[in-house]
Amino acid sequence: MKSRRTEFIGSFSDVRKIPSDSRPQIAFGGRSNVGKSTLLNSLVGQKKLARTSKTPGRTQALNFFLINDRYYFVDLPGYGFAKAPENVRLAWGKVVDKYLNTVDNLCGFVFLLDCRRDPKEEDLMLLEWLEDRKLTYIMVLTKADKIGRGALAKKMSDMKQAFKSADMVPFSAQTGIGIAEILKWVDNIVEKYKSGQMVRGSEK
Ligand SMILES: Nc1nc2c(ncn2[C@@H]2O[C@H](COP(=O)(O)OP(=O)(O)OP(=O)(O)O)[C@@H](O)[C@H]2O)c(=O)[nH]1
Ligand SMILES: [Mg+2]
Repeated sequence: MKSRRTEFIGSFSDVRKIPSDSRPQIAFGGRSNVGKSTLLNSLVGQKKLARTSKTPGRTQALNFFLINDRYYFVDLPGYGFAKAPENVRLAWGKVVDKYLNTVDNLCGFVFLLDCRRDPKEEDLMLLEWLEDRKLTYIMVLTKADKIGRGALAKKMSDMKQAFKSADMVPFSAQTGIGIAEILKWVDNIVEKYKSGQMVRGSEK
């Protein structure tokens, strides 16, 4: 896989300080430990760009990466990390909430779900928000190497049934499954955004 030119721009806990240029932004969101930072690293072909960890709650601010000088990947803090102190959890929620509700050039959302789990309340709330906001998103079922082929196929079919309108793809950092498809999805929406076919992440 050809690696994409990638630059770490910064880690922001104050939404007012994020890059203010008009390049499109693609956010990566989901439960803590689901594999957001790992997916981001796989997509750009670098192992250690975004920090990953066995301990949930590794990513605690909005991490911005500039890709090919063309668009941003935004690694969001994960939700549902029960062990975090209440005040920390509330602060994370606020940052993500503010980001999602105020950024104009957010043009797509990569929603991650562990392929071994069912969506929980917080996942469903985020999905509902994506639908309401009509933001273009792709649902990625992560850690696909952890279950057998048959189980993965069944999970994909169940999830497609439950979320009929969603683009869906399995991903594994170990086997590389899904990377090409997700990159194609990214390139497609960036292209659409740049050519003016999108307004605030929805197709015109
Ligand atoms: N087997 C396997 N492990 C994975 C895969 N993706 C991520 N992991 C592991 O899952 C753990 C969490 O991955 P991260 O990428 O740090 O998860 P995150 O969603 O960024 O977590 P937070 O930043 O805490 O929200 C790490 O130990 C990864 O190595 C995968 O495709 N397969
Ligand atoms: Mg992370």
